[in-house]
Amino acid sequence: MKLFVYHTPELTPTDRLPDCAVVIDVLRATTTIATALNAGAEAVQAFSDIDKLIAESEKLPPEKRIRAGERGGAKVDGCDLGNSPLDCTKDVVQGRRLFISTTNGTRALQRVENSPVVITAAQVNRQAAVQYLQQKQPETVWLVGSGWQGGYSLEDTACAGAIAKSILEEKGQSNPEAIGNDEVIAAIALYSQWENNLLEMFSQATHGQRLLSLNCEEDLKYCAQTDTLDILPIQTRPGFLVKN
Ligand code: 3SL
Repeated sequence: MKLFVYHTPELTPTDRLPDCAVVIDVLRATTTIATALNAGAEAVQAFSDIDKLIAESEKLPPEKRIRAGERGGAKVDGCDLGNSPLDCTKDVVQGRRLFISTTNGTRALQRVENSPVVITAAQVNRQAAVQYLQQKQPETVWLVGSGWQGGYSLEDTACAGAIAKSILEEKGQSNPEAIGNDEVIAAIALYSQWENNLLEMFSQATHGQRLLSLNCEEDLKYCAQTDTLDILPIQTRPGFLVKN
């Protein structure tokens, strides 16, 4: 297995695809996706465009769907939810399909949606992603951060580092063949510096600051937890994710 880290969708190559793409948006899209599936959502369908989300979701009866839309951290008018994982409780999502559109996370998903395998990871389900990669041993793996509007986000790269660190530890640190680009080493260094204090790191990060200004402190606390959800979202067709 060879690992590559790309900090943002914009930095992700366009001329090839990996055997497995791991999409990461710790604050908050991939945390929300994992939480919704863990709470019993039937599936998660991701859209970069809100109008398409509304049109597609109309095909299901109201009791079978729930719409989550976020722009700039805030809930989009016409949607039932914003992008807080804390809203994805059993009573809200169980048995329903979550239709979701977010500023960056759903764009990152779209960027690699034609890869043979696409999974999503966040800090809360990091170990489930690691286990999947260890079991399946895909030849090339891209860990793709969502960032914020083209810029890199600390928390996504740290999560990529958390996944890469576990994979490389299992393979023995001195395995340079497993490291596809320098970003892997940088991501592991970043994670190693903050692994015992992720909440502090999230609070300093620009998107963490943005969410704090929107009174989302509890979201930051939730998203900063490690390995609390034993669930792996996997794509079955472009933009369509189910529990593996
Ligand atoms: O950018 C995204 O996709 C979102 O996860 C951003 S937010 O955390 O919902 O503000």
